[in-house]
Amino acid sequence: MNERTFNLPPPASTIAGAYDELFYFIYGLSVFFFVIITVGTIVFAIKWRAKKGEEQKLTSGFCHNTPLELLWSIIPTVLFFVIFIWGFKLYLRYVVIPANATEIKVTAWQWNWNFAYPEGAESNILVVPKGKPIKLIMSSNDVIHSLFIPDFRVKMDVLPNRYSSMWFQSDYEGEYDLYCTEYCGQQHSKMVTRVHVKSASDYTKWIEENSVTPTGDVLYKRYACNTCHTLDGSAGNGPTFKNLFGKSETLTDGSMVNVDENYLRESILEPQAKIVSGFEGSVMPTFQNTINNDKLDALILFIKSLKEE
Ligand code: HEC
Ligand SMILES: [Cu+2]
Repeated sequence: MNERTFNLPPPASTIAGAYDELFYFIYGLSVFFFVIITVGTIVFAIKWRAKKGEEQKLTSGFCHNTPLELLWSIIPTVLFFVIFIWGFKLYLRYVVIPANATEIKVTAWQWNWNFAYPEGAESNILVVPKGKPIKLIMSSNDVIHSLFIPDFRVKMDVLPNRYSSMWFQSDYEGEYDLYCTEYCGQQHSKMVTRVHVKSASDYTKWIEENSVTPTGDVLYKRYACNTCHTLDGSAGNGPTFKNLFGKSETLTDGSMVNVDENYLRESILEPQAKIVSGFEGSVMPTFQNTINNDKLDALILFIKSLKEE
């Protein structure tokens, strides 16, 4: 598994090696025909070019050669069928999700990933046990994203208002890249995280450690509020959290609102209900389906703590 391949990362899931074989078959085939056709074209062009004084000499008109035409029809047809059947079998392996797979809920938004485990833990890195099939059930809180794990050779779009799913199994402990491959706005290139494949016992330990509700400052980073909201008073994509609590906020319609717990709660669950003046151009994703009451409380407490007396 650690040997280097020509231009793909070493395969790290149960399906990756099989995909690579098909990929390299098509790749080799393309190189083979590319060389034959290019070299043939160049050699023929030189060999049969019109020499001085022969410009008017035309090739005699021939229009049919049965053996040649059969050859260039049958060989590609056979090759197409080989590629199709091979590819289709692999595709079925990829789309038919094993019934015993562990289900992990994936939520994507601008610009972060959230992974929710059946045991109740949550994280923004994906942690999975090795040697077990994993099913990702994915949806987006805003625009279209796409989840890609190159070492596993798996990729699937993540859409708003519906679920998409895919599965993989990795038998190799280690850390791998996971990122968004669908351009999804200004900080799309920062939608990068890691997959940790752990042994069964390390996985159980990790789940236990991560099942407690984290404090607001941890959630602020985990839910990537920090990509839009600073803590130092400068405006980002959204207003800063510094000294937010207790102030009078001006909204786009000119009205004023007092920033209390209820306003913070509404701003997180229904960001479009009241738009802060000066931020008409940027949109905050809703966290309605992502943040439960305990976590909401922790975040509100955190924002309150950022008020200087
Ligand atoms: C993609 C950028 C983005 C992300 C991520 C984001 N927000 Fe926002 N947020 C905004 C924008 C833009 C506004 C201002 C427009 C509005 O009121 O909806 C805003 C407004 C707010 C407000 C009201 C601020 C004020 O000055 O009145 C609160 C509170 C808030 N967000 C909390 C959060 C929390 C908590 C998170 C993380 C769980 C978060 N936001 C994640 C962009 C974002
Ligand atoms: Cu994205």
